[in-house]
Amino acid sequence: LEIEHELHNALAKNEIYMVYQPQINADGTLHGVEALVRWNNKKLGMVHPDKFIPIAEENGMIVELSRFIISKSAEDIYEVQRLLDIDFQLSINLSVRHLFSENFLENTLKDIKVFDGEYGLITFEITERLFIKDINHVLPLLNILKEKGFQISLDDFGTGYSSLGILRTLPINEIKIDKSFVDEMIHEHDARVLSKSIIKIGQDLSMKILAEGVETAEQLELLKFQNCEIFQGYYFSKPLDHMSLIAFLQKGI
Ligand code: G
Ligand code: G
Ligand code: MN
Ligand code: NA
Repeated sequence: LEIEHELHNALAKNEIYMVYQPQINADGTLHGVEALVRWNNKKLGMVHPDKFIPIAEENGMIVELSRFIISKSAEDIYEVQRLLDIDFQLSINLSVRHLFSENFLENTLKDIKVFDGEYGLITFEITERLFIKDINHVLPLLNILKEKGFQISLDDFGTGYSSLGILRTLPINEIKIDKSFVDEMIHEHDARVLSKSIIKIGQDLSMKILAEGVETAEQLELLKFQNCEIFQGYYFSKPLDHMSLIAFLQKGI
């Protein structure tokens, strides 16, 4: 496979880089950023993470790739925070294969050492879809992360197959309402009712609620009306490289 072949050298060739999408509070202040990986290959052009992450998970490269993702985003965001003298969350998508890898915790603590123990500023995003399969394996690992002080966010909520019981079992601080609800909520009564209910349940369980894929003022107003607290999407900003993120934050949101 050409993608797999190219992926083997991608890190060494500096083809892999990180972008950061702002997450905005209801009062307009910055909540945090989500780190998103990008791959620009000479022959293949931009390859979407939906395409290469599963390949990396299959051939085991995901560990090296994830360690790059974690250390690079920790370094970038720490630098932005010190430069602008502000604190905000750094949200990192966790691959389950990486989570289960040998020495995951020791390596991760090494990779984020620039944060100097301020683990509360780091959120790990886990997708519902991936970890319901192995809940008995994942639970102890998530509990360790929680005890260390990391935040844990349930990504793509509402699209997987888990029951609401998952919110009780897992040490979750935040729910990310999937973009599909946000897309449809303006026109579909059912999507609107579901997002309203997810927000209510999450808040009753003392979790933060973030809506993903917010693209219009209309969606933002409806989500605010439903008491949603944090928003991420093209309405505020697309994912930005390190320098563009600094410019975005300097000009004020
Ligand atoms: O930004 P976007 O089109 O790139 O993301 C597409 C998908 O790839 C999303 O499901 C997202 O969670 C996943 N993804 C993006 N960046 C990362 C990453 O750094 N690590 C992991 N594990 N998944 C990522
Ligand atoms: O990790 P997760 O599955 O949440 O990845 C978020 C994905 O959504 C990334 O691919 C990111 O680039 C994308 N995204 C973020 N905001 C928007 C948006 O407003 N509209 C669309 N279409 N995609 C978005
Ligand atoms: Mn995510
Ligand atoms: Na998502």
